[in-house]
Amino acid sequence: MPLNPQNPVSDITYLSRPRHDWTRDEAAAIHNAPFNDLIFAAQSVHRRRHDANTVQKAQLLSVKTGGCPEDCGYCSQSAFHETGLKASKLTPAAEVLAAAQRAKAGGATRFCMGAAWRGLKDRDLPAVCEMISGVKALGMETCVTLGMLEDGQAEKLKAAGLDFYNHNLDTSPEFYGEIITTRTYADRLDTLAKVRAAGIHVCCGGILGMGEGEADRIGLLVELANLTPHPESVPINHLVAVPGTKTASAQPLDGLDFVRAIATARIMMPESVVRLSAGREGMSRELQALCFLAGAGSIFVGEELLTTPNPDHAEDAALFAALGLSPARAETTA
Ligand code: SAM
Ligand code: DTB
Ligand code: SF4
Repeated sequence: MPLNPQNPVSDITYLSRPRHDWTRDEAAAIHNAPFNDLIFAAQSVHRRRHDANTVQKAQLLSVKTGGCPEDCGYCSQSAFHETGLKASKLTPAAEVLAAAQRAKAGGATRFCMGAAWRGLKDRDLPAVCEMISGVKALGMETCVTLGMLEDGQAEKLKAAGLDFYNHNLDTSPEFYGEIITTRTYADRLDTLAKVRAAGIHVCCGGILGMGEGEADRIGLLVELANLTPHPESVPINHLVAVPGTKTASAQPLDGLDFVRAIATARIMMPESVVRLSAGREGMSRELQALCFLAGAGSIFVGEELLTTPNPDHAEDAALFAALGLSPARAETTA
């Protein structure tokens, strides 16, 4: 019996070893443990593997905005939604590098470039590779999120200097079809396998607060934790409700349930960096502090995520000061 039924999160040494055979019952036992037990275990696992007072800062840039042919129910950039967003062409590499330089000056150590594409087209590869190698040359970690990949593309991204590819599973396999119909869970897993095979670090997580049930949040975490190896980065987004999207009026997730999900992710994937991603703009400092206590070790900084607002530098500087947190140095670059 891997978990003590009297106190499912008591065996910290056992929990600190990565596993890839999680059952939903085991995950639910952790997720639904008494809150204090859960947070204690999550923080204990966190401290075995990570510096508890360090939080990494990553910054996003949308390099191609809007007009996306996918129907992701949460997304401001889907052509299926009237969100008033202006669609743009791919941003020239020089502009992207200027933004990366500003992000670096603001303290970000990872720069993540996102494009509203169904998938990467070969004709866009040279421009994207120029962005990646330019950001890498600044001494930042590089990340892109460009939709699905075809055979051979991941290797070219890797050769350009790509450290991380972000591609989320978003929710449980059962709830997925309620949110996205234009591509499947299997499509997502296929791209993740290509990223892994090319030797690029995987950044893979999901969105909470889209109207899913607790079982879906647990189901998502089991899918993520049974990827082998675990994704190096696990972004946990709280839905940013965007008017005009399918999930615009979803009930926000209770803050304590959000913290439970972060803590459960932390315990199930002990070596991964769990990112408190989208949705901080709507969170109190106290809720964010609980997320850090639950094992979140990374955030997105800067006033904008891809298309929606994020806390500004002054607010985050005050939060880091109040909590005695230090920004992390880049993991993969000197
Ligand atoms: N088009 C690419 C894709 O979907 O893989 C990359 C960009 S997409 C915006 C990256 C991720 O951002 C999505 O998988 C989703 O998890 C997250 N995301 C998008 N819109 C969001 C929202 N309104 N609130 C929270 N997370 C969101
Ligand atoms: C991820 O999991 N969250 C980021 C990043 N990966 C690309 C995106 C958040 C987007 C939030 C909505 C927006 O700004 O459009
Ligand atoms: Fe397109 Fe990505 Fe938005 Fe889905 S999440 S609509 S794929 S930009």
